[in-house]
Amino acid sequence: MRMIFDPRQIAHAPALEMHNGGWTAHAEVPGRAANILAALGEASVPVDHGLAPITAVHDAGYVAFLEAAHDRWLAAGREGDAVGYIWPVARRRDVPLDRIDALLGRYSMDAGTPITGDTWDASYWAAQSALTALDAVLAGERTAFALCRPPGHHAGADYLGGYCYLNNAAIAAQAARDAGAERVAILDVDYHHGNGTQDIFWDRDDVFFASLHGDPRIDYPFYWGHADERGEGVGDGATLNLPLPHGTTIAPYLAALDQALTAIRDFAPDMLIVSFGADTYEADPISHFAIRTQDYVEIAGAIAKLALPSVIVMEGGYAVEALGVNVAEFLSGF
Ligand code: SP5
Ligand code: ZN
Repeated sequence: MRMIFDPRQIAHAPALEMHNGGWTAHAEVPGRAANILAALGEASVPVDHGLAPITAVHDAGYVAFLEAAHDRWLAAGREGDAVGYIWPVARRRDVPLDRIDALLGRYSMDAGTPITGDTWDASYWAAQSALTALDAVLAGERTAFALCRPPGHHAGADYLGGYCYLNNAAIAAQAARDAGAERVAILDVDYHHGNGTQDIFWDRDDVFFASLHGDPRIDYPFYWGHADERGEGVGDGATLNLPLPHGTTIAPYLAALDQALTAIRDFAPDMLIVSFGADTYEADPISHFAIRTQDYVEIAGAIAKLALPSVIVMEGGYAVEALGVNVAEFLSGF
């Protein structure tokens, strides 16, 4: 299977994330991509599709902010990575914002997603990798894998968070629509709920979003991913959330996956985007499922039975030493 990756995705390396009241080493490290590359071998570099497919999903003000944020941080006399400290919860939104701290709050959902001097380039090329994987599938390949790093599914139209800046899966899904796919399904099998993807397609009936994830009553991102969230307006019913308890093993996982796959079959999409996170792995340091390496073949095999042209986009997975093997198992199941 073709793997798409750009070396410019490596340099992005936030030092710290806010966790349990203190700063801790950032979990989304460059070694993740290196481990996957070592396990899978040759990658093709992405084709540059420009900004248009990115701004087809993301707010133009947000994209301009993201591109300039680290320079503005340095211009404000700061060092290191840019991160916010104040968030506009229910305050007015009409005040023109100028201070970098105000912008960081406006366009962030957490303090776990710092912006470095390399973040824009890495995010841009991760999105281009997803778009290039889509090209391969549009050209007739059955599946293609975009080694997206940084990941994307927590990023909304106008916010970053959860180690994500640009929503690679959403950008690919929208580009598929714009290339003529009538209906697109996104299946999110990262450990965490894909809140950004859900938000982006929340009130639409042309993109179905299904997610299996750690129950947000006890897990990040808390405010999204509960079972009663089903979409809104014409999008009512085009979102499916399947929260699962800590300790979930392969049998109940496959049962929930079967529900998601049935719903996707009923939606009858022309194309599938898989947001794949290997943080469901039993030894993942920040997650709480019990999926084993050999289980990824079965998970992928069940998804592949949809027999849809599929773009697989990398999301999370933080057990770095096992990451490449877990990804390879998943792709072999396809
Ligand atoms: C793409 C993805 O999997 N994002 C996950 C974001 C989860 N962030 C909040 C979890 C807090 C765990 N912090 C771990 C600190 C490691 N030093
Ligand atoms: Zn995750």
